Amino acid sequence: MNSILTNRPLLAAEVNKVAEVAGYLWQKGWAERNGGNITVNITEYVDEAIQAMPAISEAKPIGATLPHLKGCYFYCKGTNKRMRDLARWPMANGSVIRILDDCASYVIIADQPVQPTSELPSHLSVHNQLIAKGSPYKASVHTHPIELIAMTHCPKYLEKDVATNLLWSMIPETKAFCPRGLGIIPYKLPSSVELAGATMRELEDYDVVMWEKHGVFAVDVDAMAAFDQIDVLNKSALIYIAAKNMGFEPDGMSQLQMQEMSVAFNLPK
Ligand code: 2HA
Ligand code: ZN
Repeated sequence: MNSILTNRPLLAAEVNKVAEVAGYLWQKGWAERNGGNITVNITEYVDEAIQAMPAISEAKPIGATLPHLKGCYFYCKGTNKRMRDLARWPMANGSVIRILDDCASYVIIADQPVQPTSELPSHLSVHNQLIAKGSPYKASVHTHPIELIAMTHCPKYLEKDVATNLLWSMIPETKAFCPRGLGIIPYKLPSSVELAGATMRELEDYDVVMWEKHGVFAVDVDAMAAFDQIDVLNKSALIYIAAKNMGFEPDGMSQLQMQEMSVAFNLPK
């Protein structure tokens, strides 16, 4: 079958990164059933032939008016699709959409009329904000990392930067590769406007935010980099749990050792 990815190696590489990440999410046990979503702004790979491609769906409302998305194109995981299926067949379990000139609706253009993620309004609102800020970030990833979610069932880890400092202190790499830490958003209904708004506010200060008792939402230059930030945080949670299972409370790196990291790696916090 003809695919939008055919003879477009740069676009295919971006979609293949999403597929690779989807496989990791499944293997890690972070993507049960249809859990999680990935959306990537692929506008930079759009050529005249793509711009001329006809819609293969009706125009559908986004649920928000997002002025910075005018003329943008996104690859989105399909609603009710499984990450483990997307890993093998990204264009049968996700689709490419074009934002229409009203900035409030979209059409699907390729490869198949796969309806995008239930979290489309929040993912696209975040992308609108990233463009408004001039951010280089092009990908948003939502997933259900077991150990990080477990931590949010304990009120002390919901206090500002308590989880961040604990996770940073478990291994130097976590502060180096997730230098803005983990933002926390108190429980809100999945897919709600309230959750989308809180996510946008928290992403002003963090690249990865935790939805209490639900999952994380991360942004970065591509799907792989967003995955890496979540992966280092969850690795720290696993080290913490391993130490607890050995019967002791881990000391963690000292504040001095973490400050030394920030200076050596020129980190923002
Ligand atoms: O799309 O994880 O929160 C499945 C989800 C929604
Ligand atoms: Zn979810």
